[in-house]
Amino acid sequence: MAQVLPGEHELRRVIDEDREVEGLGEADLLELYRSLILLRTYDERSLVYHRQGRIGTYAIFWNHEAAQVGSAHALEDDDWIFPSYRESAIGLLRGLPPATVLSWWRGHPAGWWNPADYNVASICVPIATHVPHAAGLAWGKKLKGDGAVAIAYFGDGATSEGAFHEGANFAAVMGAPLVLFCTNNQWAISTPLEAQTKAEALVDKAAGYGMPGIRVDGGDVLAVYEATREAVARARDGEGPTFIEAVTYRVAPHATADDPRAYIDLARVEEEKQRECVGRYDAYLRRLGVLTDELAHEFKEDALATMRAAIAAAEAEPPAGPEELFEHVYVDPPTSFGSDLAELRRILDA
Ligand SMILES: Cc1ncc(C[n+]2csc(CCOP(=O)(O)OP(=O)(O)O)c2C)c(N)n1
Ligand SMILES: [Mg+2]
Repeated sequence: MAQVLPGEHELRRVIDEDREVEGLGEADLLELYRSLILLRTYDERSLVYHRQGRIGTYAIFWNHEAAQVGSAHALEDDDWIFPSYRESAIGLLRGLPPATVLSWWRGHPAGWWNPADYNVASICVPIATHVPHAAGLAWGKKLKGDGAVAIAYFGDGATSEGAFHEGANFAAVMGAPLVLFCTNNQWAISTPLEAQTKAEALVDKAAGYGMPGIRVDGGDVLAVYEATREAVARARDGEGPTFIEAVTYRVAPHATADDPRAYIDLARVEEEKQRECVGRYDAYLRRLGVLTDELAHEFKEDALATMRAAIAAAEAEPPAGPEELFEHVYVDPPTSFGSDLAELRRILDA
C-alpha cells in the first residue's frame, strides 16, 4: 500500500507571498483576470436579475471566483468538469453560452445542454451526488487510456455526505484520474464548519482515502491554479486522485432565498469582503505592471455587454410546452402519460 502523508495544513499562497507562477506569461495572467471579471460580472448581474424577477432562486458565488477560475484554467478542454450549483457559471470558461446558464436559473429547458459538447456535466443540486459520477467518468477515461481527467466541485458540507465518501474511495481504489475540489467557504447554509466536522482540517480526509491532500488559499487565483495543475498532472500521469481544500469565506447569503443575518457574524463578513479575491488579483497584476485601467475597463465592459445579450436571449426563449415534462423520461412511456398530459393541458389551458 502506498504511504500517504497527512494533508498539508499550511495554506499554499502566491499573491500574498508576491511570488510568480512558473510557466504563466503575461497573456495567461490577463486571461485569468478576464475570466475572473466574467464570473464576477455574471454573479453580480444574476443577483440583479433575480431581484427583477427575471431568474429564480440563485446561488451567489461572489468571492468564490478565484477558486473556480484558478482550478478551471489548470485543465485542458478534454478534461471534464462536474459543477455544483455554486459553480453554475463555470461552463462559461468552456464556451457555454451565458444565456444557457441563465435559462437554467429560469427553470427553462433551454438551460440544459449536452455535457459532451463542452465536457461540462449538468449543474448538480443534490449535495455530492455528482462525486461518484465524476469518479466513474474518470475511471472510464483511465480504461480508455485517452489521458483526460475529471474535476468535481463541492463544498465543505458535501464532505459529510455518503456520496462524497463513496466517490472518493472508489476513485482512490481504482486510481481514477480525478481532482476532488472542495471549496471550503466555511458554511453549509447556516451550519458552520465547526458543526460540520471534528477533523482539524478538511484536507485531513484525503489520508483516509490514501490520496494526497493540498490545502490552498481559495481567494488566491494563482495558488489555486498552481495546486490544481499539480493535481491534474498527477492524475494524467496515472497516479490517481488528489483532494484539494480551497479555503475561502462565503460573504454573501447561501442563495437569494437566505437571510444570513440570523446566524452569521457581520463583522467577519465585512473583514472577508475587504480581502475579496478579484481585488487581490487586480492589485497583484498592477504591482507587476501587467494591468492597466484601460484593460480593466475593457474587460468589464465586455462582460457587461455579454450579460446584457445573455439575459435578452434567455428571455426570448419561447415558453416550454407541458409535453416536455414527460419527454425523455422513458424509452417506452407508460400509456398513462397520454392522459396525464391531456389533464395538464386542460389545467394550464395550454
Ligand atoms: C442531498 C442533499 N441534502 C440537502 C440539500 C440541501 N442543501 C442545499 S445547499 C446545502 C448546503 C451545502 O453546503 P456546502 O456543501 O458547504 O456547499 P455551499 O452551499 O457552501 O457551496 C444543503 C444542505 C441538498 N441540496 N442535497
Ligand atoms: Mg460551504
